[in-house]
Parts: sequence; C-alpha cells; structure tokens
Amino acid sequence: MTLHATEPAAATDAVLDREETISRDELEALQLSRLQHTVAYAYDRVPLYKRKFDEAGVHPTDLRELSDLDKFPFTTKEDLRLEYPFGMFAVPQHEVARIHASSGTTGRATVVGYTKKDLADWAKLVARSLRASGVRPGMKVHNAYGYGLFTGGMGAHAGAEALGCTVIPISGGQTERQITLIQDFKPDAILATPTYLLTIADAMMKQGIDPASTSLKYAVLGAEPWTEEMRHELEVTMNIKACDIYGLSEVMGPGVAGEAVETQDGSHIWEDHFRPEIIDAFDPTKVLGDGEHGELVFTSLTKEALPIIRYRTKDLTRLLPGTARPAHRRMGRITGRSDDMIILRGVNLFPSQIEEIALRIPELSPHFQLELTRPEGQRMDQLTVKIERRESVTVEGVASAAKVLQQQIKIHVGSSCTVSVVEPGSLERSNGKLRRIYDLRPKA
Ligand code: DLL
Repeated sequence: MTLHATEPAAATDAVLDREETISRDELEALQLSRLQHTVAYAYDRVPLYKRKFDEAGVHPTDLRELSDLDKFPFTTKEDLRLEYPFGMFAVPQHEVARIHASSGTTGRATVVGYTKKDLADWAKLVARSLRASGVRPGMKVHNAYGYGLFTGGMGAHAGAEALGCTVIPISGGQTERQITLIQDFKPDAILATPTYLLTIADAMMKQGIDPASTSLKYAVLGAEPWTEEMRHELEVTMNIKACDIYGLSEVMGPGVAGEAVETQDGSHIWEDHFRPEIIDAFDPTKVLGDGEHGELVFTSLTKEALPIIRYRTKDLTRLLPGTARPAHRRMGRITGRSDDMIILRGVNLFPSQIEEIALRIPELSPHFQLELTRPEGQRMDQLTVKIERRESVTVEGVASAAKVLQQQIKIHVGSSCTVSVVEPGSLERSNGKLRRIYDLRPKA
C-alpha cells in the first residue's frame, strides 16, 4: 500500500495558535502575569529558589513589571548539578510524567522533569515550530534526532505527532538504514542536527544517490550551532528548505524557538512561554538591549515540574524584533557558547567562524575539526584546522585553497593557524551533535 500525503498547504495558509498572532502589548501583559505566578510558584516549592531569592534580598512580590526580573538571581547548570537528581522539581514525583537528562560527559548529568501539562505544552511548541518551518499536518516526518534521555528525539516526535504528521522515529545513527527508509517511505520532512544531515547527504552521494532527488522538501535543524553558509550547502545539495529550531533541556528541549520558512531570518522565541534576556557574559549584572550581543538567559512562564528562573544558557546571540510572528522576538544565530570559545593567544574564536569562512572556498568541504596543541618546549598554543577537500577537487587543486583559508582566518578572526587539507571521508562524522574542537594541550 502506498500512503498518499495530503497536498501540503502553502506556508501562509497555516492555522496559527492565537498566541502567535497577538500584539506585543497583549503578549507582554500575558508574560507579566505568568512571570509573577512562576516566581512565586518557584519560591514556594523549590528550596533552592527560596534560598537564592532570600540571599539576594528579593521576594516574588517585588516583581511588579517585566523589568523587575533583573532583580532576581540567575540559575546555572551548576545549580542543577548540585540538586541532582530531583532537587529542582516543584511537584511530587508521582506528578512527574517524564524525565530527561543531559549526557553528563563533563560531570554529573542535569536532570529535568515534565508534568503531563508540561509535555502537552512542549508538544504544542514543537508543533508550532515545525509548522513555522513549513511542515504541515499529513506530511511524513523522518525524525533523526536521538531518542532517549536527550530531549531531541522524543521532543521532536511528540511535536510532529501533535501537528498531525506521520512520524518515522528512526533516531540518530545507522546511516545506511536512514537512506533506505528515505528512499522507501518518501518522507516530506527530516528532523536532524545539521551535521548529521550532512553525514546523510554525504553517504547518499557515496552510494550514487543524488541527495537532491529524494522526496524531502523541508529540514528542521538544530541542537548545535550552524551558519548561513551551512544552510546554503544543505539546501542546494538536498534541494530542500532548511530552517532552524532551538532549545535546551534545562528550559524545555527543542521548540523554545523556531524559524519561519517564508523569512528564514532566525528563530522566533515563543515568548508566551519563555521570557528571554541578553546579559553581558563577563558582567552578568548588565542586562543588554535588543540587538546587542551577549549571553541568552531564559525564564520559563508556564512550566510546572521544573520552573526555571533566569537560566544562563551560555549561548551567545542577540535579540531581534519579530518578523513573521511580529510579537515574538527572534534570536540571531548562535555564534557559539561561552564555554566553547577557543582563546588562542588572546584572540577569541568559535568553530562557527571557521565554518563560515571555509564554506566560501569552493574546494573545501564542510567537514572540519579544530585541533589545539602546545608543541614541546613552547609556551604558545597552536591551532590546526583539519579540513576535507571536496571529492571533485584534486590534491594539487587544494594547495591554494589551504592558503586562502589560512589567510581568511587571519583577516577575519585574527588568529594564525595551520591548515591541513585531508582526504574526503577521513574525519569523524556526526550522528547527532558534532564535536568540532579537539583540545590536545597538556593539562595544567
Ligand atoms: O539540543 C535540544 C534540541 C534538540 C534543540 C533538537 C533543537 C533540536 P541540549 O542537549 O540541552 O538540548 O543542548 C542545548 O544546544 O544551549 C545550544 O548550545 C545548542 N543548541 C540547541 N539548538 C541550537 C540551535 C538540545 N538551533 C544546547 N543553534 C543549547 C545553535 C543550538 N545551537
């Protein structure tokens, strides 16, 4: 039997949630009442918040207008780790319908929980994000985000189901099988990390399949930083429209913000559920204005199991006015995380800067790694950019490309580095979030 998808409606035909179309004034009034409720709820139910508010000398009744939020203390990943496993929960365990957790590779896992209502809200926001990105009820959705404790797989799954899609829950990995199912099931949309979609496209080409010839029309990509250059690469290679989806487990999971396919100008933060702020990452007492670059901070407005107050995401970006959803501000692309920044001889550098520059050089592929070393007897750190050449270019053809990359990095980033162009397929591929930085410097 073949499944006939309903003909997708044009992007503008979608029926939006009422909150997507309200005015900024109405939205801010809603934010204020939800915020007042959330800070009181967190204070009453989570000992950590009571302790922190008391120490800072603030009380929930001090929140009279939205700008009063900056009187309240921040919450960090460290707080969640110290409260491991369930200390941050604001409801008794039997009201927690699901638990997710971060991988915990750099210490204790951070654990998050959801009530039934939280799960319904989450599904609604992922559905809203997917719809904004072009996905429609009746479409087949290939979900290649990892299932399990990671919020990507199940979060995206529930959202696609809530939207009324046919979900194919393949998870990440088993790339050959992904390709077979894309060929056989003919999905309309794919949900994956950008680097994993690149892995899939690459593997298709190796099998002699043109990635532009599949049934896929839309991709909704997130969970790691990616650039406009990567969007262009994926859209052209796969003949799709690729949009961003942003989120983090401490705040909810995917769907905190989503991008509209008709504008493709950054993800709209769903401000009826989250109040964003931008702070100076080095002086967090400074709350920055819209348009200014800094660290993104979130306060949840509707969460029951794990209300989160002023969570410092470490993600660096800026807030921009709403466009396709005028009341909801957009976030600029995440340039990187403050804890993923390489400081090389005093110059700050993010992998996304290298991605941006490398993808403008036709001979070079998007597959690269950054290696940091400190050669014996030297005090200076060295950066080596290992990057694969494109299959179509000869070894001789890449010598000048390497030089161009080195020069461009020097000009645009300010760092001297070594560029090593390697054979196609020789660098590690991603099944989910890709590791770009390899720090091989001796530990102090
Ligand atoms: O990555 C949630 C998610 C799943 C988002 C699937 C989108 C799609 P965590 O594992 O907690 O949650 O990691 C959150 O990933 O603080 C960012 O640094 C990064 N991140 C997530 N989405 C984006 C994005 C999920 N669209 C951390 N662009 C966040 C850049 C992103 N970075």
